[in-house]
Amino acid sequence: TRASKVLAALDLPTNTDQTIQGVFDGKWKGSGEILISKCPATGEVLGKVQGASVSETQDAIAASLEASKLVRRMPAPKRGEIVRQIREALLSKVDELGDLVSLEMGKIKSEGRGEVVEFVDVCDYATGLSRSMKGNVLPSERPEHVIYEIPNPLGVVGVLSAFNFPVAVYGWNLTIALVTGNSTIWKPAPSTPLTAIAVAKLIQPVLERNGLPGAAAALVCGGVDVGKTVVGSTDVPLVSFTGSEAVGKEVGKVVNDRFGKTILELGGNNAVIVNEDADLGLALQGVLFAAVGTAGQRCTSTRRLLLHKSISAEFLSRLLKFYDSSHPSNQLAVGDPLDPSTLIGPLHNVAAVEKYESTLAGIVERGGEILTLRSGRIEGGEFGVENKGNWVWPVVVRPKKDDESWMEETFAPILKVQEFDTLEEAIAINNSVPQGLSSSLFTSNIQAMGTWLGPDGSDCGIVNVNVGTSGAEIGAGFGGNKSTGWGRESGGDAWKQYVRWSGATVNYSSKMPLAQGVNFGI
Ligand code: UN1
Repeated sequence: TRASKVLAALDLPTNTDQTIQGVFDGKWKGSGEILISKCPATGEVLGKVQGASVSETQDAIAASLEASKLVRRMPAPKRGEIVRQIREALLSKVDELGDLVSLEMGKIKSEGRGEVVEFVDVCDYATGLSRSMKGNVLPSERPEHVIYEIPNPLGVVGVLSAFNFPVAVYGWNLTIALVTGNSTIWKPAPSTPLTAIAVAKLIQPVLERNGLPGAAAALVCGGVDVGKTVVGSTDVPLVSFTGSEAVGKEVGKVVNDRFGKTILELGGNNAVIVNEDADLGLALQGVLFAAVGTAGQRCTSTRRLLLHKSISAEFLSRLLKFYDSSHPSNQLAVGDPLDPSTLIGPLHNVAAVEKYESTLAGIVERGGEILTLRSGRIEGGEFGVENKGNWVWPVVVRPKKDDESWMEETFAPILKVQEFDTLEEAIAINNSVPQGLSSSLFTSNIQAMGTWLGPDGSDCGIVNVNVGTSGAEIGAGFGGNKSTGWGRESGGDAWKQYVRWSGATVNYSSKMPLAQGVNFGI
């Protein structure tokens, strides 16, 4: 089958009766929970993975801690060179790994590949960073003194990633953690263990041939117990968590309680504002990719569409044309994720389909309106693949203005629309939700742009202009504010969270003057 070809190319067993070990701490093992990896498009079982028990998780943390001592002693540019070699290993399997992401997560072929490319990109960035992450040399008020700020490694970084980006988000964390001198322990989402094992198998040999233990990038597949063990461990000073606001809140409390650090990347409730002066063709493309791409399962997917009254009718009629044509001439091309002509794959699991259905039902019950001709579950048989996939029709809806759904993130292709009169009003609506991840303004007015980017503008971590809410490059720090958790990953200043800063005052005189003119008379 096509699945066995992809699995074999990545050195994974193709016999689905065979249980795969889902723990790596220098050796492959696993005696904990059995995780079943299922293809969201066909329902077929791709593999059975045995994850970590609690004691195996503790052992893996200990092994990663030991490894961190070797990582931190290695010169940073040498660590950067290892990350460069990881880049080469990933690139040698970019298509195979991309296809496995499609098979296991359900996103389309080019997006599966795009995730591996995002990992490669952040490797490049991190390799450069390994020669440029600088501290500070500051003037002292005391004669013959100097002040340094030195970035030093933290130790073990725990990475808990979500199903929707099973490769890239780990890449952001692994690469930056390594070049800043840390080891990692990775707990991937329980539904994407094969992708994680394939990634780990590409990385371990690179570490080992460069004299680092494989446990410098430890892997613990598993469920809640495994996650709790990593999050609760005082040997893990930094926990980078991607997932829901509800779980993120718990992670934050537990790590805070033991005075650890977190990077939280939680829910998004991202809006696009189409201003009266926008290029509507451009806005249409931006909205479509972000609203229906990845079947609405990016943290950055567009959930809310805010239209200026003067262009609303025209924009909606152009948008709905895309949603309303039907398969196979369907312009949105819902279908098999591995078919290169497909634009929208299935939802990741049945629970997501149910959440899509209950969200829509609630909106309609409370007086909202579905604007697309079709909505609801689609039988996979329509696409000539086995009739077990989790497909739904992407929809545009107009909930009541005070509907509770405006405040929530639903991980499905549901786009909510409302009109506004002034940019100030649109910005207020953009900022009125608990979450603060991504936002976009479509405009050709430079004053509108200035307002949007400034103190009276969007309160999100990502504030785009004439670019949709999703699909960020790795250059800027990625993350959001408010209930999104305030964390930043990948580029920008994100690396500064992966270090402990040593503020060092050095006296190279033979006197002991005190700061602030304090006189201690000895
Ligand atoms: C996510 O959805 O958790 O900006 C990450 C984007 C991608 C990353 C999304 N580069 O859409």
